[in-house]
Amino acid sequence: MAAELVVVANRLPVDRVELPDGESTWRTSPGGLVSAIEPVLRANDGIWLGWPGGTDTELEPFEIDGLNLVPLSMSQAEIEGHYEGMSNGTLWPLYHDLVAKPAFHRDWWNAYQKVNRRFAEKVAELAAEGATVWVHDYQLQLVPAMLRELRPDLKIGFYLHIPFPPAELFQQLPWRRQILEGLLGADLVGFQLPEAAANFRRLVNHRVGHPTMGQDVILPDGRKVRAAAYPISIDTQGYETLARTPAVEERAKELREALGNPRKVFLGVDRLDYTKGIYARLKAFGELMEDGHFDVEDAVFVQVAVPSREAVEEYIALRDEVEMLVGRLNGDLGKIGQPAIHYLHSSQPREEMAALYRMADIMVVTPYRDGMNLVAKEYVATRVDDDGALVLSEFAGAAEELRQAWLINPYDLNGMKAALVEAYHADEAELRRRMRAMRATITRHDVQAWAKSFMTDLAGPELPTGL
Ligand code: GDG
Repeated sequence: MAAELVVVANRLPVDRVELPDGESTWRTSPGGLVSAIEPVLRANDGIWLGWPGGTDTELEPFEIDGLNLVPLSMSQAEIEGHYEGMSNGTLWPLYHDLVAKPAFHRDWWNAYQKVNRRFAEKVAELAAEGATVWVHDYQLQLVPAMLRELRPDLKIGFYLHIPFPPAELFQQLPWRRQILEGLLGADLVGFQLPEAAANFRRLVNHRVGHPTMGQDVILPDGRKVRAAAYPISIDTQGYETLARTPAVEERAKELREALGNPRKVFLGVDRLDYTKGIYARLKAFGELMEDGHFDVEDAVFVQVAVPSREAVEEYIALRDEVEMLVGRLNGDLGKIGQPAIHYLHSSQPREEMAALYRMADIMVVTPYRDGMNLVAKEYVATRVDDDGALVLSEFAGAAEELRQAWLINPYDLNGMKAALVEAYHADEAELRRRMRAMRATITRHDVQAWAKSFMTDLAGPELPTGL
């Protein structure tokens, strides 16, 4: 196999599902990365290399819905050290402003290096001469340098989907220099926001000693590495079309009826992750009910919490906390057949997500820190009637673009409550004014535009076809 475009990400964009007859099959899995990359890969007939989940022995490459997937298996020890350990126990909290305390373990670091090397070696095997390789996210930050060593002919891009922290936090990392050098193996390092790119350049300058010029880092051999912002987006048109289908419209009505036709429906959709601020938003909503701002006839909250990283300790604890709060609020505020919070701990099909977005009057997105947050943009894309309100944390990357949302500080519970009340009472004209402006933004700047600008800067005139 000699591919002209190789996308490398920790996970393949699929989950294995068991069928009733004992056989198993693959289903496309949800997640920010998948929603963003899938259209790019499809358009370029490339291959996607990643871990298929689980601890299967070697699997053959396969095709699903026109995507060419190459699985890279992981042992139980690698999953624990690389994925659950270094990626989700160290880097994730460190890069998200220490919302949880990162743990530093040398054996996790060893597993991280080992897995990154296996990814790099596999890409070196698969890529055609002079091919473009696009490496994704914090689990694979060493791949660019490892790959460059093996295959200097390749064009290597790296994109970080999560925030890149300021020096004061990053410096805690015992392996800070190795990570910076790993990333410098790329020709282009992309971040969600300009501030993250600036953090990276500053750190490279201070810790590795390379000079920078504008957005470029200049290496001793004269090679330049560009570090710049490419805020990610969504398939705006795709979401809009889906939201307009009769089946989705019908389902949105059905959902609303099932909720007892309250005056307003609040909605939260997140992976069950401590960065997302789920607890705080439900607490704020509960307090508003306790304060008498509305009761269950006026408003309900639908929270979809998609199971995530269920083997990691903090996530197990978070689930207990959130579910205890939901139970308490429903016990205190609900009536028979009328809970205040409708809580789903499951993943939903895309059509159901669109119906939920269409059904909801107020979308509540309150992360303590988030690279972008695609859910906020998806909500806006589905509001084809220019109605609905978005309450959005200032600490989500999306807040840089969606300025007309009700922007809140998730650490300020009273501020959040005030915004929820304002959004609840906003009149039609106000909602329309805000929503129109946000819709114009995501129409102009969709995932296709995002991919094109990254790929153009990476590959120059030899841009892969289809973009
Ligand atoms: C990381 C960064 C950045 C969720 N539940 C279901 C489902 N989803 C889809 C959503 C959305 C995606 O998953 C979630 O993306 P987010 O951006 O909100 O958050 P993360 O998963 O944390 O993503 C983030 C992103 O990467 C991209 O760069 O924005 O900051 O943390 O697309 O629709 N999809 C389906 N069923 C679900 O139950 N079908």
